[in-house]
Amino acid sequence: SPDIITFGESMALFMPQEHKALERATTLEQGFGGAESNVAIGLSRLGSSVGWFGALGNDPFGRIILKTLRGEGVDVSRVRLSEEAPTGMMFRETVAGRMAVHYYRKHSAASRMEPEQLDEAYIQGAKLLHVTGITAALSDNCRRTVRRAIDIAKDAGVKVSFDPNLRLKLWSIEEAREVLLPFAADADYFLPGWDELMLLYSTDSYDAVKQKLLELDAVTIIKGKEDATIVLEGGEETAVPFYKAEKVIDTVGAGDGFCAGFLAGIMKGMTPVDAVKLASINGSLVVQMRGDWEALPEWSVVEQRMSDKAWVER
Ligand code: KDG
Repeated sequence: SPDIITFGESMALFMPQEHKALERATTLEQGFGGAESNVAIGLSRLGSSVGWFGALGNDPFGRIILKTLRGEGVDVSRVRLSEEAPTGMMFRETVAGRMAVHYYRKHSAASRMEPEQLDEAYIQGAKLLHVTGITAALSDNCRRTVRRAIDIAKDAGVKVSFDPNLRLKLWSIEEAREVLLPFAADADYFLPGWDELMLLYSTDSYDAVKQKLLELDAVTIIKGKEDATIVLEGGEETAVPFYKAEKVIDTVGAGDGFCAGFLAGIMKGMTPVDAVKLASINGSLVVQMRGDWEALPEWSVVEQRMSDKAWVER
């Protein structure tokens, strides 16, 4: 098995050129996205051994997603191409300066994933399983599939990393809480955003949230608390300042790039604080180009940035 395994839904992505609104657009750019496959591409480019699986429709979109991931060096040997259901789609647009997303993913191939379809040995043979809250939000069977994958990993001593990736277009905060908080409790690495934590714990008090997080077994990485990332590990708290992007074109995928950088660092034996530095550089590079993953860097680029003196420790 690859060292890191992740799974979820990847979708065809369409967006108007030049940040237009969909109602006004005459041409759309085609790409694809999916939080977990974004992470997988990021990891592979950083030199980690990684596998992604999920179900795609056996249609032009599913096939190009599969080919691209394979070309990126991601192990796709466990991907299923479905004849029964299509690849999901999403559209993005900019309305009044804000990005909006429209999903067409109900009844997609990925939403039909079942726990019985998991290849247990594949997960058991990995070092780390990475899951996100998006997959669990897709359907009851997907939720059970994530649950089962975490159980397989934990029983085999495979580390679990969890990004809640709260998507309130997919479910309510109440439903999300009920599913995601137990996942967080099972994780070895928990990678929430501060905005997500405030919603999940329904408070904007940092102290109250921190109290809850300290009850978890996980190393928790809080993304976007003011201009820093906070690392909570065994009661120790470290704030790592953001690595600032030179320009910001498209922020979608920043969290996934961050996550890929973090996990790559952990796999290379870095401390969580050092892995967060790598993560922050990785995230800052993704936002400088359109698309979720296209601008993810190769290891040599990140390595060079790591040695820049641009870092100011707090
Ligand atoms: O993190 C980026 C993802 O949100 C994007 O690629 C699409 O997976 C996606 C989703 O479900 O929103």
